Amino acid sequence: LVRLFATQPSKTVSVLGKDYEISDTQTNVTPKIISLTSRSLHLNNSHPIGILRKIIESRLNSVDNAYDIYADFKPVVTVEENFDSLGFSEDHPGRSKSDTYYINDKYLLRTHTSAHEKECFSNMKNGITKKQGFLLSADVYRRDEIDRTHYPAFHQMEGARVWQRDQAVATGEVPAHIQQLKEDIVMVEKHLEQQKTKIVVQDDNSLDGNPKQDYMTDLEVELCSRHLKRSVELVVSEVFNKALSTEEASELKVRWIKAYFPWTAPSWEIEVWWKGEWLELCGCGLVREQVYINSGNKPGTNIGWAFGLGLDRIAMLLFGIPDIRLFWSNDERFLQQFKAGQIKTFKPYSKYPGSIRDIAFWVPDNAFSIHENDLMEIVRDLAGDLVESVKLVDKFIHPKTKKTSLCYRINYQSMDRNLTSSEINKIQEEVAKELVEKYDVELR
Ligand code: FA5
Ligand code: MG
Repeated sequence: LVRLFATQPSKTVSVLGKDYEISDTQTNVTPKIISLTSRSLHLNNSHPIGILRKIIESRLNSVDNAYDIYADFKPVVTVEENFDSLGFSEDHPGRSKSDTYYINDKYLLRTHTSAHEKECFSNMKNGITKKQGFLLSADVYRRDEIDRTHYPAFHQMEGARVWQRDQAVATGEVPAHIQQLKEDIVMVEKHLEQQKTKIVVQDDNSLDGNPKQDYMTDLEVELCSRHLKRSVELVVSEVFNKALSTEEASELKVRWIKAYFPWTAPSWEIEVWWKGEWLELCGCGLVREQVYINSGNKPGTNIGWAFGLGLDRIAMLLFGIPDIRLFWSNDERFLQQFKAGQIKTFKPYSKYPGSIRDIAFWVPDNAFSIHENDLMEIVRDLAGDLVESVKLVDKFIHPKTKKTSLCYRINYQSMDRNLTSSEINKIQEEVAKELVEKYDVELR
């Protein structure tokens, strides 16, 4: 990787106009990924991601106008913001270089919008924002496989809501924050009832294996969870109502699944039954007291919830977009189809034929052998959006040498034009060359 930046004498990498020192051991962000950071698709009101963002913001704020809107946090954050402030353990897999794009030892490209919770909660605490909650949209980055539903950059919306605990309560009186929570629940439930698309919920409501925090009472947990779940269901109902055609049933099945996140307890994920399968939309939970404390609050003073909603997969089904990479297209035939505030089914333009190339190699038998995401990264960096998918098609161990052979199939295909075989061959040769140089594999 050092080689990639070797032409820059200072050994820095520039992201959104800021230079960062490169770390030989930690830097793994590539020029291709850096180029995505300036796109800000969620800020484009005429782009499916931006349109969806606006729909959700206005639906939630139409209930009680309780959410401050954030949309311009920059994607470079500290390790502290992305992981430490949220209680990720030192050895949490999310921190690993095979999953996360590091700028250097201190900075990375945020892997989720939760990276900004600490700052937003402290803005609330310090009176910089005035509302009881926030909605925060942003691009996030993860090293991942490549296919129609996975891309190394996607978008999330973080939502949160806080209730200030009433400290001085006379015995026998209902604390003000409990009263407030109950009123807030009535409001969101009223809005949910009025939705055209009815939500049919599967939820066992138990906290078995999903314990509450000691600092909250059973009643607080029950009320906060209820407000959280109904708020998320309201979003789901609104969004899918727009995706359902009128002939289809106006009922939507969702289920609440217990989950684990280091900074919430209890935690859940919501899944929706869509075209014959359960689709995961959102992780959420009641925010841990420590996160509020990290944001400058005194222990015990806040209770509340947070959710993190993936925008891209919802936008795909809402707009009928068959491939997640299309969101990043600069092709006018894509961009011109969408107008602010409108949901319209995408009309595919002619798809250009794909072209398959296989690459097979022996994995070196040292301890630092190649991770699948390393190959994905090489392909992504050299081929950009000209690669449709990369799949492992064969793996075996040689009976005598005990060496492992891997064969990957790369499907080259452009959204925008015909590819010539000579340009594909050239990319394929470069992929092979990088593999040999960086990972010492032996081509077969
Ligand atoms: C998170 O990222 C947590 N930050 C969510 C959260 C926030 C939990 C606040 C608790 C409190 P997760 O990795 O599951 O969780 O991602 C959240 C959502 O992002 C998923 O449900 C999914 O809709 C979307 N998502 C995750 N990975 C991808 C991907 N590779 N491509 C597209 N969408 C994705
Ligand atoms: Mg998840």
